Amino acid sequence: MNASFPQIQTVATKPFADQRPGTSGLRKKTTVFQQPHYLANFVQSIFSSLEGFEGKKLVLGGDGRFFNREAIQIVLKMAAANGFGEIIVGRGGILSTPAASAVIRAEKAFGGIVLSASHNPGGPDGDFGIKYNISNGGPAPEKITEAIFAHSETIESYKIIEATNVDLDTPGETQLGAAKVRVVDPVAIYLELMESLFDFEAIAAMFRDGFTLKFDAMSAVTGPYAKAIFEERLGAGPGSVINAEPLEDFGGHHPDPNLVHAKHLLDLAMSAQSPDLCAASDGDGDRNLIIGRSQFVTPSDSLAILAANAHLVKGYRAGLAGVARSMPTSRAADLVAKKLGIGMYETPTGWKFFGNLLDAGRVTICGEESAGASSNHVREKDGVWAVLMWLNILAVRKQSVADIVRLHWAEYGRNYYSRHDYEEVASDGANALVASLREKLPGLAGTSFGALKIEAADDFAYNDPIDGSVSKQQGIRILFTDGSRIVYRLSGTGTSGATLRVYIERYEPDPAKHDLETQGALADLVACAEKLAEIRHHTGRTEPSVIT
Ligand code: VG1
Ligand code: CO
Repeated sequence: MNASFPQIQTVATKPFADQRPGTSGLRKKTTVFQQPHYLANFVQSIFSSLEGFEGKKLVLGGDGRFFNREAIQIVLKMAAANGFGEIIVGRGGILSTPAASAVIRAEKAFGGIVLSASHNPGGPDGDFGIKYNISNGGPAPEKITEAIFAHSETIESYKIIEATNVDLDTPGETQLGAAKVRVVDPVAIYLELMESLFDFEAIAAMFRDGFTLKFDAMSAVTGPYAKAIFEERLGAGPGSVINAEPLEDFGGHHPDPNLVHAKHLLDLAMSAQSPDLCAASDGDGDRNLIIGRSQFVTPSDSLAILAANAHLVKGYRAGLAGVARSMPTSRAADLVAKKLGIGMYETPTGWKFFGNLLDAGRVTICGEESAGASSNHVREKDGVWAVLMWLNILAVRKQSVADIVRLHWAEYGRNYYSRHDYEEVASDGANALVASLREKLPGLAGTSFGALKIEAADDFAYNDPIDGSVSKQQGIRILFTDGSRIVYRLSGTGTSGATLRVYIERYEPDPAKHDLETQGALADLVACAEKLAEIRHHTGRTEPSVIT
């Protein structure tokens, strides 16, 4: 090797037993990732699972949380040592998850690595995470994540270049061993993509006419994107974007844009000072929260409304090929797809399951009840995109969020929906709860709980219609004769204990009954969910820790 080149080191290591990726990559306490070799083992396991990347491009960025900068340097040096030709990294080591997806696609990269634990808290006592995305810009499918895990169980060494750290703060190119490192503006490619999809002029005109927005970036990665797009490009007034500076610990907050962690936005929206639209995104910028004046929009309803109105938006004028939603997401979007006469697909939880459908052109828009929505413009969910969809639709329809929601319910009926999370319960109890439910499943059809009669009950399995792969045990579904549903599953993103998620849905076609308070409207189903699963008995909890 040329003596002026940094040396490639082969470092001996031992496997860690806990590196199986979950719903969205590997997530652990930051302190776990800080152990010597922990991150490097996983990164080498990624590279060792891939073939044919020599000389090709890798995109790299993260949500800026604590440990991001150190982790970026490790990945850079390992990617160079493993033979990538060029590594494209966001300035400061920053790329939102949807922006990373956009850059992978625009640069025709071999793949990308995103450093994030998404909506989980950050900081020395918080969480860290890493995931690999393939050349379509989307999260690696299970076949790859399982291969990565298999490598991590037997790893003996990893390759890394011994070199000084790369300057991440100055855009431009540097050499790292045989590889080129290109530091790019994290916003530019993404902004261009948004301009191609939305009628920025119509949205800007709406702001000039006095429309008001409050977007909370939650001290996370979307700050720079939201400032550039909403304030600078679209003319939303100064102060429309709050908590815009990405902080390593998200200001000590939980960067999850839901009614618990962004309650101040709900309070604002319900007050006399409410702007026309309140919105927020999460740690890595792929989730969205939408609240109009006095009108919260559930993510499931938002997906349905975006699908029903997409033809009003420049990038979707030709109509939608189809819609997909994760299984626990309410069936509001199904009603829209039926009316439009387009395909509707139900997938397991996690964005990786939408990739094949999007690549094959079967669907244009996808969404999850956990505040994720996006389209075929990237292969990740996209928080800022969802807000722009709403802004564009509002600019065209010239109605309030509340009017649009209520007219939608009047036309399609209302799917009352809520998720009850029991966080950090003991894993043994959670597993016993699921095991006992599974045992009961065959005998449930035909049984009744008061007025509720069970029509069918199963453990959801997904047969991917594109590649034929099968994913089993993706959530327990209880389906009632009146169209109501209860779904139980364990979270795959938590980092301590287990989190039980109970998803509850009830369909109400009658407009005279569209004004009920959600928890009240679902009360009998909630009681039934407790009875069926004996949540109190298995978890010791009398009520959920988070209701969304
Ligand atoms: C949760 C959500 C799921 C989402 C995933 C990643 O997974 O339920 O819908 O895709 O988080 O979102 P789980 O396994 O904890 O239920 V993000 O914004 O954390 O990348
Ligand atoms: Co996220």
